[in-house]
Order: sequence, then structure tokens, then C-alpha cells
Amino acid sequence: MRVLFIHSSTESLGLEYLSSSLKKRGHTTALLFEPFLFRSFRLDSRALDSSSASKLAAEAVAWKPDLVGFSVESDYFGWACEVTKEIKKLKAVPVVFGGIHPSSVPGLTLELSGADYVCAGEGEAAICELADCLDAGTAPDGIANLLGKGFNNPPRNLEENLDGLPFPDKNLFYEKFPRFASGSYSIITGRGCPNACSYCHNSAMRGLYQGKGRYLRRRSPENVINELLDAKALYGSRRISFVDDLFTENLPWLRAFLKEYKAKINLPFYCDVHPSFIDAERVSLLAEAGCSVVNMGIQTVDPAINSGKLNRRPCIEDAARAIKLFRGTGVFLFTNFMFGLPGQTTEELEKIAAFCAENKADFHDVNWLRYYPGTKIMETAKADGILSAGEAVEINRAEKFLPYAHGGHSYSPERARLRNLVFLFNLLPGKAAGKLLSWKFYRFLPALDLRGPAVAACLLVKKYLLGKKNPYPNFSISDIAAYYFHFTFKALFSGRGG
Ligand code: B12
Ligand code: SF4
Repeated sequence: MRVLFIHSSTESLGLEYLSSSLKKRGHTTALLFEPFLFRSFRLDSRALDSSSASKLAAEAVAWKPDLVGFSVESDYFGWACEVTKEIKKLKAVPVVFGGIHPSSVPGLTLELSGADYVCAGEGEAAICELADCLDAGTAPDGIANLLGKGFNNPPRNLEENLDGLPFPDKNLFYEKFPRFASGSYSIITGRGCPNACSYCHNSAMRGLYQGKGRYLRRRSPENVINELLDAKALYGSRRISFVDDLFTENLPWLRAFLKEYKAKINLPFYCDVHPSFIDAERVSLLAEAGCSVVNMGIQTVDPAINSGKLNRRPCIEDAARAIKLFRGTGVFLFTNFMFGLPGQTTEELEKIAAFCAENKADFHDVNWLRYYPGTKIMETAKADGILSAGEAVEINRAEKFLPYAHGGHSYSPERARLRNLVFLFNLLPGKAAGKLLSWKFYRFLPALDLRGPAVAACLLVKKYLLGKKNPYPNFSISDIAAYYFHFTFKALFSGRGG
């Protein structure tokens, strides 16, 4: 059977995993890619956006698919519904939605999307069984993880043996934009997280998978190394991005894996870490294996918000210690804070700024709280009267495009000025930063978003003055420029970018 995936803006490992499983089962897959140059988490300018759901739908139908699949993040749900509607106007081809948004609110997704099926949770086995049933003309109403008209099946057990999955089908996306391959190779070495922070997808997914097996799983070091050897041989990737939720959680695994990585792969890499899972040994393991950049979530410096509203491990002291450990290692350290948390006052935001002035990292980053459907923080916010019942319903329906990069649910001009002050601190010595804070200098800063130029300035300064090479999480500045160049060029000559 011919399965067509439709996706926008970025590579999707989820779809790559589905594609390789489907191909292994004898099905044919393809991707229709919408680059969204002006309607994404990178740039949001509707005046410049020339994307068209009906053109995309026509292209989809022209490929003659037997099944169409979307992997949906909440911010792109509205778009996926629009394209589905257009496809259905042209042809009665079955459509299935999966990914984090449908997994967080499956029933609502089925009700609103126009899709025939919704997959809640891991999709490799479910989509293969769906394709097999549609091929054979049998009803797919007994497939675990699947919802459809008149049936709503609970998820099957979590995939225990991740080594048994075929490697992700990278060509699905690489054919659309070769730089996805030669820039940074995205790979995931496990699934799940030991934590369940209230604002994170893990707080929703742990609920979905209650009693369905071990939530946190890891591939064997050999299995990951074999995928990376392929990446080096087939695609000439220059960097590696480990997109695991918490890369350094398991110390024995890290020791074994990084030793092999250094010996056989030896490429600069990126990973996400948590302050409670950083110590001197982990930092030296990362640095010695060639880690060039890490991203560490801190979120708040208020212990009550941290452990109470956010359900995070107590980790503020760990964060200050971790920042010191990374200093002088050559690893570029991004930290992450969230503005607009429930209970967060201007005083707390000033304390975050003071923390950033005292504990210098390479880039202290600040994002906006965005309430994601099905997450635990929505319940807290409702109980605190921050979200009304109506607003909570609106968030779960995901009709608005509100990525946290562009203000999420918590933008305010005062917070934006303080955020810009934190960005400015990244370029100043600690003492000067402390002085500016004591004068409440942020009152004089503009409220417009200065994150882009601030990150670019810090990357360039640290790269060329301090020799921190490859400080890029996923895309480098030139990868992003190449993306815009490639898809603008394609749009000029073929009428559509993807
Ligand atoms: C890697 C990643 C990225 C990368 C993606 C590029 C890449 N190279 O893969 C980058 C950094 C670019 C990125 C960007 C963004 N991301 Co992101 N990202 C992730 C992350 C960490 C891992 C995703 C992943 O690869 N998982 C591994 C795969 C195997 O799992 P999976 O995707 O869930 O897929 C499985 C199932 O869901 C299911 N499935 C998935 N799709 C489909 C489709 C069908 C048809 C079926 C049947 C099944 C199915 O089967 C798959 C295999 O089992 C997740 C967190 C997480 N751990 O999931 C956040 C996450 C998905 N991102 C998130 C967000 C918000 C964003 C941004 C909007 C951020 C922003 N700046 O505002 C952008 C938007 C991206 C876009 N499309 O435009 C949120 C989404 C929350 C939500 N409810 O929408 C998450 C959950 C993190 C969080 N904050 O909680 N992201
Ligand atoms: S540590 Fe990170 S990935 Fe894990 S639950 Fe918390 S926010 Fe989510």
C-alpha cells in the first residue's frame, strides 16, 4: 500500500521510524514537505506566508496514496486539519493523525480533525497493522493504540526492545533537503524520561501509558553506534544531535556509550541535560567524547514553584554547580528558563536575572510558558484561577498557533524587557550585569524579541574569541540560511517549496 506522510518545517524522527517499519512490511512511503518559511517557530509573519493547503492537498492526491499520515504538534494541528479537509474534498482517501498532540488529546483530535483514525502513543506497530488491514479490506477497529469512528482502543504495552526497531528512514526527509543530513544528524538513543515535569509532554504521556510497561527505555550502545556508523558512511553528517529528553540520566550507559562513540564516531555533538544528572564525571565524559554543546533546563530559581507548580526535582543548587563544572571545558552551555509560570512575580523574574548575572553560562535562554494540551500544569493553572475552564478547552482544541518561541501563553511587555536584559547579560561581565539589574535597567529596554540577534552574537563571540567550535543545538546559522535559500529557490521555480 502507498502511504504518504505530510509534515512541515522540520525533520520528524517519529515519521522516519514509521516509514522504516512500513517499508520493512512491504509498503511504499513518501513525504510531502511544507517548509513554512514564514509560518513556523522560526519566523511567524502571515503577511509573507504564501503556503496553500489546497495546493498541498492536490499534490498529495496526485501521488495516489492509499493512506495519508500526519505527525502533529499542537501548534500545527490547525494546519493539519485544514490540509485534511482539502484532501477530503478531492478524494476519500483515509487519513491518520499521530504524534504528541493526538496522543495528548486523542478523542478531541478525532472529533475535530476530519481524520479517519487517530494513533495515541507509539505508532510503529499500529500504523503497520492499519496499513495491512486497509490493504486486506478488513476493519481496523481492533488495533491497539487506534481510535476511529465507533472504536477507541487502549494503547498496547510500550516497546520494550528498542534495538529491535529498524533504523529511522532518514531519506524520507533528506531527499527534501539534503542539509538535514550533512548538517546535524538527529538521533534518539531511548524513549521516556525519569521525570514528569508538569509543563512537559512526559506529564501527559505517563498518564496515557500507566501500567503499560517501563516508561524509560534505552537502546544498547552498540545499536546506537551502528546507526551512527551508517550516518557517517551514507550522509557525511558533520555533527550529531541527540534528541533524548535527558541524555545523561544513566551513568553506566553513558560511560559505555561515550567510550565507543569517541573511538568510532568522533563527531561534535549536542544533547539535553538536567542539573540533577550533571556531576564532574558526566561533564568530563561529555567533554572528552567531543560534546560541543548542551542545553540544560533550569526554568525557575524559586524552590516553591520548582517543586510545587512544576513538579521538578529540587535542582537550583545543582544548576549553579553544573554551570561551574562546564566552565572551561570547551562545551557551549545553553541554559533554559521559563517566563510566565503560575505564581511567578516580577521579583522572581529579577531573581532569575540575578542568578544569570552571577552564574555565567554561554547563553542563558528564556522561553515563554506555553500550556500544552493534556499536561499537568493545566490542572494547576485551572485550580489557581489562571486558566478558566473555557481557556483550557480552547488550549486542548489547539486552534491557535502559539509556539513558546513567539510568546506562548505568557508574553507581556514587562517580561519581554526583563528577558532582553537576561540576553544582554550573556554579553556582559557578571559585575556589570549585576549593576544594570540593581538600576532596573530593563525598564529602558525595548519589548521586541531580541533573542535571535542575541543568540547569534553569543555564538559568534564564543566561537571566534573563545574557540568553542560547533556550538549549535540542531541547526547552525548557515543551516538555517541554507534552508531559506533552498526552499525559496524551489518555490520560485516550481511554485511550491516542499
Ligand atoms: C527532537 C524534537 C524537536 C526537533 C525536531 C527535529 C528533529 N530532528 O527531529 C526540533 C528542535 C526542530 C523541534 C522543534 C519544535 N518542537 Co520539538 N521536540 C523534539 C523532541 C525532543 C523529540 C521528538 C522525537 O523525535 N521523538 C522520538 C520519536 C520516535 O517519537 P515521536 O515523535 O513521539 O513519534 C512516535 C509517536 O508519537 C507516534 N507518531 C508520531 N507521529 C505519528 C504519525 C502517525 C500517522 C502515527 C500513526 C503515529 C505517529 O509514532 C512514533 C514512533 O513510535 C520532543 C519531545 C519528545 N521526547 O517527544 C519535542 C516536542 C515534540 N517538541 C515540541 C515543540 C513545542 C516544538 C516546537 C513547536 C518548539 C518551539 N520552538 O516552539 C518546534 C516545532 C517543530 C515543527 N514541526 O515546526 C513539544 C510539542 C508539544 C506539543 N503538544 O505540541 C515536544 C513534545 C517537547 C515539549 N515541549 O514537551 N523539536
Ligand atoms: S526533565 Fe525535561 S524532558 Fe524530562 S520531564 Fe522534565 S522537562 Fe520533560
